[in-house]
Amino acid sequence: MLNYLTKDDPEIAGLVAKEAQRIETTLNLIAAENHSPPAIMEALGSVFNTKTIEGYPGRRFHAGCGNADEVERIAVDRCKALFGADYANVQPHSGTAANLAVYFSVLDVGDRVLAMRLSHGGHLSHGHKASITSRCFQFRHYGLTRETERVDYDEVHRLALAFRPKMIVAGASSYPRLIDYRKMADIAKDVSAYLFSDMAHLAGLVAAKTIPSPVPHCDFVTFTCYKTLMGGRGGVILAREPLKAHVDKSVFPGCQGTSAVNLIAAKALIFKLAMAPEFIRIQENTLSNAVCLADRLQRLGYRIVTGGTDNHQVLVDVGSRGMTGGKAESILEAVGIIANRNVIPTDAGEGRKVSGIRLGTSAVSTRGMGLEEMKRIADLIHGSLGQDGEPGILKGVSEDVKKLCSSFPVYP
Ligand code: DSN
Repeated sequence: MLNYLTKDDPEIAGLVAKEAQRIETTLNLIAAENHSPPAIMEALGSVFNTKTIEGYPGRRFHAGCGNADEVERIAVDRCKALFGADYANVQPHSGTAANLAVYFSVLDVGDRVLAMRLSHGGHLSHGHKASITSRCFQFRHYGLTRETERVDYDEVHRLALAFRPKMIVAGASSYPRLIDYRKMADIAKDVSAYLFSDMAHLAGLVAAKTIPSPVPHCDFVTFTCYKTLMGGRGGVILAREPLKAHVDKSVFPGCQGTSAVNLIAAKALIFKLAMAPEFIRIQENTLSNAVCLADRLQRLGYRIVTGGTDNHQVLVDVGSRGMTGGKAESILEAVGIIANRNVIPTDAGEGRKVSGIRLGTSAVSTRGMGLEEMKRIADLIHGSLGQDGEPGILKGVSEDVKKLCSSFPVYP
């Protein structure tokens, strides 16, 4: 393993080995991550790494693209079949790159877009002030109702009528519930807006048909391949057939130059693997594991944002126990439980307040853990957060985390 890297750069090879060790010995609850099959890493590290392929299959600007053309055609065909889409563009380098290409495919600079507020679950690339998207387009944001912490469809409709957006974004990066795409499509239709769903977090669950798909209801859908979908990095755009030429032009040459053939090869592979029963079983377990984790934490006295989950995410309000999300993240990391601090709806308008911790069950489900392990993980989380960093107890939790991990190797 890593023969060439070890010889040419032992320092980096050493860090790769340490990272592999970290992955094996810690519990990955980052909702935006997963563990990829080894074949994905072979595709990513393949000789396609340096091929330049500006343009599209059969219409390239460089010679020698025959094999790359075939890879891209296979990736597109498999992707369309997997998601039941009219059209797929597999070239975007990332989710944000895919989102930018969607905006620029049909919007002019200054056009209006309605999207979910970041603190209520939206993403930076949905018009947050720190994102270039907010400098290109006029964004307005909808949120969740105070009582149920679910999407406030009345507010979406009201804002759509008043603001007359040209596009509505129905997607989130930290919303543990499902979005009613049909309702969003009705609202978009009412104001003649394009409907765009960013399902970056949900793509694996949608591919396995364990949750409803936005594809039949939306003009555009984007996603990344490395979260619930379990593949390599990179983004994808799905769209209705009449929008094909707009999206193709917007991706290349509009928003990026050559795309990465090694990433496209990995995308082709994960679209194939996602049709297999094993993949579907993992996605089903991801969902039941998330429900179990949320339920156990709730029983242990934690407030779960929205009261539960319908996807792979559990958003815990640690602020209600007098702790910041940042402190919870560090305590958990110290015992080998890896998660991220996250804003929650009650943080909205409170400056830099971050009261949540976001947990995801994709990676632990991929390594084979089930309901018993979820209960144990909830108890371990409580064991660490409940003790507020008391060293003796944290040491015991840390040993339990290692024991649990060793029973479920990621790469046996
Ligand atoms: N969108 C970010 C997240 O959900 O954590 C990274 O992919």
